[in-house]
Amino acid sequence: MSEAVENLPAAATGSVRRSRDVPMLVERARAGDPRAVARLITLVENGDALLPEIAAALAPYAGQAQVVGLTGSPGVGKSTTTNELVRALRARGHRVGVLAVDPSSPFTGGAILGDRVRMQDHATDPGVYIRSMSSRGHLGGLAAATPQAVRVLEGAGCDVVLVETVGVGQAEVEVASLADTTLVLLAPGMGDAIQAVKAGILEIADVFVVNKADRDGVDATVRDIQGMIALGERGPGQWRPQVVRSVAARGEGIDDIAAAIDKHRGWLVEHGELRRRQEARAAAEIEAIALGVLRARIGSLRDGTELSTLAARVAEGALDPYAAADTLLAQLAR
Ligand SMILES: Nc1nc2c(ncn2[C@@H]2O[C@H](COP(=O)(O)OP(=O)(O)OP(=O)(O)O)[C@@H](O)[C@H]2O)c(=O)[nH]1
Ligand SMILES: [Mg+2]
Repeated sequence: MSEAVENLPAAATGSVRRSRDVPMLVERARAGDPRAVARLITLVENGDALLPEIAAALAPYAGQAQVVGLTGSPGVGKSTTTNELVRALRARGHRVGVLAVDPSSPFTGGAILGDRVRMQDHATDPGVYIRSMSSRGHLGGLAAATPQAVRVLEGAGCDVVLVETVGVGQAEVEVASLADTTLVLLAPGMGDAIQAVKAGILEIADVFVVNKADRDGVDATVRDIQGMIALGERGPGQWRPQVVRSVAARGEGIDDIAAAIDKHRGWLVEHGELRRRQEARAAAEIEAIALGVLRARIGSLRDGTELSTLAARVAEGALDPYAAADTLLAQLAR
């Protein structure tokens, strides 16, 4: 470490270990320092003990960014589309944050590398933050960590935050539903439409993007989705999901995607739905944090032996699990 670096306060070197470093780090993130933003997201990702203070420092900036989720099967073109959307948003002068959320990093580590390659067009643009995230140490997993990372990017002055998740399971659906607007990407001939219904993705889609529209079968896929949308029960004034075609690899259809996002944004604001979604998101966050605390406290009851003692009694038939849970909760309340 050089002398010049040694003389800097801890927050400036990125080694934030103390509460008093947090306000400075947040201030630097506000000023647009990418290292400070990266450091904050790492602290979030690791479920650092400083999280409550970081969250407190970021609280005033809540709800300032438009959060757009992109989800869909592996390889459908999420990162390519994200990259093109970043370009379109930058052309409008927006500051943009990108979170590529990786639910199972040990298995899809290659995808993150791929994301870097596909998004490197913006690597040197100071108006863009791109970050891949895994759940590593966070108590509540990605469902808890992702909204905190969004808060960091909001605090850093991003006008739009794009969140890319692989849509394969319930956890990813949860992450996707944290967005103001959710794009579900499909590609022709992948049996994706049926998959989407199975995974519950249909319910969270505000915009369907049929990417790889340069391939055969695109018309059939669009027809399938429109058929599914038509079947959905929808009251008057409710949002009807849009269907857009794109060839992200050639930058085609990106303006249509941006227009669909804008249209949905307008609808959200007009119907008071934006605030409702923000509140639903906050409720999920609070619940995830509280449950994490509860789980930790249960784990440390009588140095972690209480749960195993009760479990042994339930296993041998001496106690029923409801009574055991009551005992556990009663001890927590003490
Ligand atoms: N033919 C065609 N290929 C495309 C199109 N869009 C993306 N691709 C290609 O599809 C491959 C996967 O694209 P990605 O953007 O990495 O897909 P992804 O959904 O982010 O993938 P994961 O993050 O691994 O789930 C790449 O080789 C892209 O070049 C398109 O419109 N048409
Ligand atoms: Mg990707």
